[in-house]
Amino acid sequence: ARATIGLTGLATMGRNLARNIARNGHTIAVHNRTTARTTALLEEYGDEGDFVGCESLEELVAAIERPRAIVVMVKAGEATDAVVDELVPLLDADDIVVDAGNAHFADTLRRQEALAAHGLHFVGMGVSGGEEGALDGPSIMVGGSDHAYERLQPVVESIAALVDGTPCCAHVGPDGAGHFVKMVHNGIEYADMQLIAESYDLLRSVLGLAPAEVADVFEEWNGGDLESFLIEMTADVLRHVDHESGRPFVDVVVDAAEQKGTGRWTVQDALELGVPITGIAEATFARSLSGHTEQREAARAVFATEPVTLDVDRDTFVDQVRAALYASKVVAYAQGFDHIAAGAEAHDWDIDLGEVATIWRGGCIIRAQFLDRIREAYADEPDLTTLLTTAYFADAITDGVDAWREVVATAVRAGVPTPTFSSSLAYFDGLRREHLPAALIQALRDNFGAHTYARVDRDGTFHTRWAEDGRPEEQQDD
Ligand code: NBP
Repeated sequence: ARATIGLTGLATMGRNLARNIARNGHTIAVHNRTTARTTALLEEYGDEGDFVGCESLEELVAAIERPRAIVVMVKAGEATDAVVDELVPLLDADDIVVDAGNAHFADTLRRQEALAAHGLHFVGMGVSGGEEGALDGPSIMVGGSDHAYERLQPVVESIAALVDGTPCCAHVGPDGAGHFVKMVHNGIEYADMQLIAESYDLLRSVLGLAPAEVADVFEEWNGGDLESFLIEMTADVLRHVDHESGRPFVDVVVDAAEQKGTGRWTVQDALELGVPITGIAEATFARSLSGHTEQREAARAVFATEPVTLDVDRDTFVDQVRAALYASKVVAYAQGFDHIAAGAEAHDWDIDLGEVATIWRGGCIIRAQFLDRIREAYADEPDLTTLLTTAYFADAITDGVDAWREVVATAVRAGVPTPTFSSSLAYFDGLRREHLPAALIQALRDNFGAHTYARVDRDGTFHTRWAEDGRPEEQQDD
């Protein structure tokens, strides 16, 4: 056996990850169910490093140094189960199976338990950055045992993106922790993209800017606090002209957004945990709404949309939208980090949130200068209650809140939907409000269902005898 590591599944992601590993000086044994992909990899890129081509999983297993580490990069779901089931009988105690696909963390927990029963280690490794990241340096979120991470560390840290000399790779926790963090990362990506899309829509619809002009605005924003991969890419995409029609590219793309499901997983899990990730949820629903083309057509036929002309100053409004985008983004990230903290508590994972921010600074889709601020916030105060109140973000929100309100109000008047801007502002107002109408909700619940309530003036749990004398009655604990 002469390979340091093995990898099975040589479609786009697996092939690029294998090349990245080989380019970084590690001998890698490679395999794919359909051998043609293995042959193609060796023919096209065999000279990039030390590859050992394998035609079967038996050959792959035999080619790797023990304890073996085998990366599985196949379609998430049944394909992963099929490959893992095939691998298990071929392995020896302490060997490590790494699922680098986009698995749901619950599947990772299940697979980890199943493999542990065989004395094997199962690692759920979140890999972000798409095909380009896989090849040139992704952000890597590893969930697994210490034994497994020690074995994988030299390889995974060498292939990850580097920011200020720090690899964007971390052992975030055991079993499902890596895929959990990757899931929330993708949820935040949904919110980030929706916020960008709402900003674009406002600049176009309210100011009447052409896509290329909106591109200029994004390019300018990319020079400041908002600097990020997605803002930079937005400028490029908005400037792109379709080669066939000569029209702005964004105008030839059908306005129905698709999703592969990680945003939905994030929202489902947040509902279970009771974490208000309103930014991610609204972003996910906005994609769903865009896809309901029949309902949209029916609504358009009845509620014709007339363009509303508003008298707004261009430079002022551009700057207000920038402030609204930044403040809403702070909210979406604060909520995402709250979600990771809640997941860590629920699953007994010791996740270092500052480290998560650190490894998202490079390689992944949401990479941004902003994440350095989040890293610093957690470095100052590891047990932070909410990111919103840390000095840097609190200042940004305080400075931007008037603009944020103005943008949401303008959007409402103009009939431009901004679900993520609006809900993020509502979340902020909800958090900072001294009295919430939840008191009324508790009163109603007690009235119709005897669900009890707590009082502001006395400790204990109470139920009011609504149908009798209307007096409160203290409830005894069962
Ligand atoms: P795909 O998700 O398209 O999967 C294709 C690979 O799965 C091929 O190697 C195929 O083998 C193999 N496979 C299938 Br399908 N069923 C199999 C089975 N029953 N047994 C063995 N192999 C099987 O590949 P991808 O787009 O490279 O993505 C790989 C993973 O990475 C996925 O989990 C994906 O969600 C994740 N991911 C993708 C991206 C991205 O940007 N695309 C980003 C981050 C993560 P064959 O060649 O024999 O058909």
